[in-house]
Amino acid sequence: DDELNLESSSVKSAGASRVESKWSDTKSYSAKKKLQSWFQLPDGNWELGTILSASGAEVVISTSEGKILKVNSDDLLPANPDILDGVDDLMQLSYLSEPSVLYNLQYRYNRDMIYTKAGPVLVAVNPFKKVPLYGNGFIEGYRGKKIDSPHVYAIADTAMREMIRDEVNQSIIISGESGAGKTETAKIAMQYLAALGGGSGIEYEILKTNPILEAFGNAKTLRNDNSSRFGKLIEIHFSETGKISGANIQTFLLEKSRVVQCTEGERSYHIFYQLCRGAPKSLREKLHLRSWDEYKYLSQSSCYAISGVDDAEQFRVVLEALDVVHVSKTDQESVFAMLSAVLWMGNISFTVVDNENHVEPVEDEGLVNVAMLIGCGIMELKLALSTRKMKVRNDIIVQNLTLSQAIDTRDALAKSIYSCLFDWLVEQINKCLAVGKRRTGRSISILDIYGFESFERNSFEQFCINYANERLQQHFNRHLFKLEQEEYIQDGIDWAKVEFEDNQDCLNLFEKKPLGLLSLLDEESTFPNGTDLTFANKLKQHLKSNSCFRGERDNAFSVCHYAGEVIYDTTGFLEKNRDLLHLDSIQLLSSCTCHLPQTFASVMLAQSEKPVGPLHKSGGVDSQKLSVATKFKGQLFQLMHRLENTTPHFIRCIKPNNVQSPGVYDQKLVLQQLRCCGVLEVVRISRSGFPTRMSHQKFARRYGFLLLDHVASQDPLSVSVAILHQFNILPEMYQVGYTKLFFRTGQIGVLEDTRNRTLHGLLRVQSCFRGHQG
Ligand code: AOV
Ligand code: MG
Repeated sequence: DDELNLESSSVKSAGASRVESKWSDTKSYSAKKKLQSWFQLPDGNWELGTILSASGAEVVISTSEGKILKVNSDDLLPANPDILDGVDDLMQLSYLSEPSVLYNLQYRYNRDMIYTKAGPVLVAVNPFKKVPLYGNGFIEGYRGKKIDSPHVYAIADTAMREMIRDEVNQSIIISGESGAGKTETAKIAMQYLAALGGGSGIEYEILKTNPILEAFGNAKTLRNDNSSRFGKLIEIHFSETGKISGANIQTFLLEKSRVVQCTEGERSYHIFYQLCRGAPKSLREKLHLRSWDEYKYLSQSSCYAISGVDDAEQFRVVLEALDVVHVSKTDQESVFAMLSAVLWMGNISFTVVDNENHVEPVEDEGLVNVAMLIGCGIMELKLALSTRKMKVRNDIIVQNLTLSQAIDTRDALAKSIYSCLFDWLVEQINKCLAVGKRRTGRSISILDIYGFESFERNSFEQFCINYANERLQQHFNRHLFKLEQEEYIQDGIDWAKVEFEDNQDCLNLFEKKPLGLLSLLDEESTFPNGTDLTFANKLKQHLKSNSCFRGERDNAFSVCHYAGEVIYDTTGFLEKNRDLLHLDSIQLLSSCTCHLPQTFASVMLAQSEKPVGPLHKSGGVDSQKLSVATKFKGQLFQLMHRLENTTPHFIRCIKPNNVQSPGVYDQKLVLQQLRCCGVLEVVRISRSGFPTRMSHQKFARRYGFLLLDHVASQDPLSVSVAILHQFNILPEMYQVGYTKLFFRTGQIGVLEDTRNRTLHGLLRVQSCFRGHQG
């Protein structure tokens, strides 16, 4: 009885987020003797104990190891009865508290049950090992509804069914920190959709895009040996019959700085190491390939190998995948030539030629190989790397570059070639996957974007990545909290509001014009005299009163993100935001005899029409284009717009430890992730809410034929009410709104089952009938 009371009070108190159902009435502790309870240790971790006695605020507890402890009643939270250990939906927990949720996930994790539902959201805890949960047997199990435990397959299955039933596009939105398992989860979802919608063979090509994109867009970071350094939305299209008809991949902001620079212990993109280790002898000779340690771009971070990964073998996997997506052998060789050129570019060095510190590239094998690989003259390459044409009034003057300018020019060229190559590959893949003429417009999109990042030192890349995550978080909030509650209120149903952490303030900090992070960054990027320091000072000057912003020392500032505070170092911000490639470099590429550099040059020229770059005092002939941050923001808005028109299915990946090891469950780390993605609040709202809803019309249409008695009035509402009565749906399990019926979880299932059985019966009768006729 006591427990039931607590249960209902926890639902009522749902108003305050993160306020747990506590035994506030300490007098009743003596009555709770022998009851299991969570208590918090000084280090913040929770442990399970049994209450022995209580007096005042002091409670005596025995731990599972037999220790007797005195704890303050404030540090106690009720534990769930054993029978609820490891429930597969957190909604089933009687006591919904942080320790109960943590324990439940851990209980399942220890048994390789890495998936758990949190109401409508799937929580996936990264096992960091192979778990026996995948493959055809499981796919068949989920497809035939023979298995119903939480799984990515189940989410993909629901998406598929809802796409067909509601004729609405679906999205599977995967989020979580770096290394939490988003990319693996996306692949598992693709695997299921491919199995269900397969047949034409295109599903095979879709699956093969993964090794290619990972080779060119993933790298080892300190957080994840296979970290995605780009965002990806893959839209899989289906025909009326539910078969895959094509797909389209959109990528977001590849981290190109990694090509020329990466932190100690990290690697550049996998493909470089794969090529160096896996290229056959003939290709090595043709491309003048060397061992990875002879390339400055690769050797600078003193990290070459990833334990458990065979780069040479991976290279063969990539080659095969390129064949599958119809990249011709000639094109493949051009791609590798570009990679080799990028590597050799890093080895180009300069010598000072005059007393003004002007330089010229050294004519060694680096320079010669680059010229050979991209197909330009050595002289032209030398000039492009050591001079810059400037337009002064109507004259073009040639300016010599200093050492640091020359190095920047060289690196900018290497980065541009690489990112153009990446985009070009995506374009080739999209051509291969193109949806045929008979497009139905029905699709399921899977979003796998880089996770929230917070390092010792955070730069422009983290700034963009975290901004994207902030946007995504808002989409999650809007759907699971805001829209949900707005809909209840609009439809006039009885509803107590649930609070949630709104991140609008943080988004405003980024997006507000003219005084937001992005606007100020763009403004400073256009000032000829703007530097990273003047940018930082400007932020401090204009944003100091914003609650999500804090100025830090020197070049730094910090942002209070939904997932925690991150300190950004503005060093390099302006340059990375401008992302200029001098016209000299573009002209060099367009003069090349190889087709890829030429293609890249024309893409760059097309992009350079809308100016935001710095206006040189002398009126430079630089390529001017949209700033990186502005372009990224545009892409994100477009993405959000696309997602708004889909039914979302959310998967929250959780990283159980920072050492990428199986079997290690770090409570604090998990808790912090659960908190910042609002898992508890989602469960609360779903428990006390009505997640299933259907308009009166649709409900009457769908189930009306099941009615046994005649209904006097045929209006949808009367028919609906008659159905509810006939099926004995309890009054507390639904609410009748102005336009819709709202149901608690699971209620519609009974109706659907009966409907399906009845329809099946009807079909059988029909076919029997036909059989008799024939
Ligand atoms: P991420 O996509 O979330 O990080 P990944 O999907 O790359 O993370 O997962 C990191 C690693 O965790 C993988 O390389 C696997 O070793 C392991 N892993 C994840 N999910 C599973 C699973 N279901 N089964 C087995 N191992 C798994 V980042 O891309 O860094 O944000 O930018
Ligand atoms: Mg990833």
